[in-house]
Amino acid sequence: MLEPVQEIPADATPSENSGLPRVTLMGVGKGGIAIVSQIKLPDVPLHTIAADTSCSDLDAVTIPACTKIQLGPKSLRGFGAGLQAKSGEKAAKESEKKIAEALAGTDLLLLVTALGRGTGSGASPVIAKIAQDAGIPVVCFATNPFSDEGKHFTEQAAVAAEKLSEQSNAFVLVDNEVIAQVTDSNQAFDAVFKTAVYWIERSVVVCCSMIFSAQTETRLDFSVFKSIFPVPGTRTLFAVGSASGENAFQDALDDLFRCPFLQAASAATHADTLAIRVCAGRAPSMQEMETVSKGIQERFGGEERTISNFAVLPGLEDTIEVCVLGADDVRATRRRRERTVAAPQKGQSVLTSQFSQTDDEEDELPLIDSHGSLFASGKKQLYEGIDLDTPTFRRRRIKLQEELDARRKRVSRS
Ligand SMILES: Nc1nc2c(ncn2[C@@H]2O[C@H](COP(=O)(O)OP(=O)(O)OP(=O)(O)O)[C@@H](O)[C@H]2O)c(=O)[nH]1
Ligand SMILES: [Mg+2]
Repeated sequence: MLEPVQEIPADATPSENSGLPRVTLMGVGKGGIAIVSQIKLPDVPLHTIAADTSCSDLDAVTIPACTKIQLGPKSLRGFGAGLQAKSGEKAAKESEKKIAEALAGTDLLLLVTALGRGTGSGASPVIAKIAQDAGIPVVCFATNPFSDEGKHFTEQAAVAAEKLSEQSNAFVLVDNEVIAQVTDSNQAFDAVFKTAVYWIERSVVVCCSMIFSAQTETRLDFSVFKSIFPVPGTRTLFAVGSASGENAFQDALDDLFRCPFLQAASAATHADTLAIRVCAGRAPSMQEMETVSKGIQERFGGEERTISNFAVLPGLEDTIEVCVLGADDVRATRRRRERTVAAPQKGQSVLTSQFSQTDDEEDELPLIDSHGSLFASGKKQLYEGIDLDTPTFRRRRIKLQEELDARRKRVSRS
């Protein structure tokens, strides 16, 4: 396996007007924290958080400058969630204030968790929702348990994955079972977990490289990065591939098509908007970039917008790294979320956080040409002066929370 190459500038310090976002990398539960602690990003200005219900596991965390959060100190007293997602969920809710405080000022949350047992499965969706409620986009990487861990864990993981994908702008699942199938069974027992860490590490490195790249001209504006995954609840396309040698571009592309993220049932196989990142030891030729872009578009779409860019990392020498990111069904997801808001059923619980997700930013997606330049910020479909893309409740300036509270009162009186 190739070592991910670092190329983040030491002076990339996010501040009020630096143009750089504050990014938080957060590990939840023992497995999530174990993955985060193995991600090597020495010069990246990331804030790191480790959250767990188990005090002994938290004490063992040695990540430098890491904020540790003990989840549910009252309900669980540091003993762990006892493999029960319900307990992990309750613990995270109890610690909501602490989590929100630790996330204050964050512009992007990279959430990492290992699903199956109590804390990762129960607490991670609550944490993602707290971030969403605070307007922080969430990119979540999660591992799925092995089927031989038993039904209890696979079911908890499935429920958690569903909730996480609803609350995350991008949700990337690494299925341990899929990785196990391609891992030599003679390897050490933890080889699969190491492979999962490897893929997640590469993905985090690529996201950071897009945002913080030392070559400022190849950085994506953070607003552009966010526009790739504009709305929570979409299916995510995320894959990385690499290769060296004579046919490195084509081989890296083929490697990307085999990326285990794509084999998860929850992964998108198509995206209207695609972001392609190529990292190479030298500037690629037009033809080489075209090979990558065409190959990716033929496979995954990107009809509406394809943002391609590259970074030259001399340390890569003759190795090429390719990454593709995208979201499927953005419009359909937006409509679905708006319908949930507009028509709550009698007796149905309504997640107030869903209202805040249809904000102005989502309506005004930047339009981006294939070279990544921003040439407009939102194309309105006007009919008699009315923007048809703006939902009716917004056009009529209905304050949803107040309207729903009033409705609830009317229902409870009748
Ligand atoms: N192969 C492997 N899998 C691991 C390892 N650690 C965690 N996992 C995976 O992660 C899942 C969750 O385990 P943990 O992270 O220990 O659980 P937790 O979220 O802390 O939950 P509780 O301990 O119940 O509070 C497991 O079901 C495994 O699939 C490891 O070292 N090796
Ligand atoms: Mg644990």
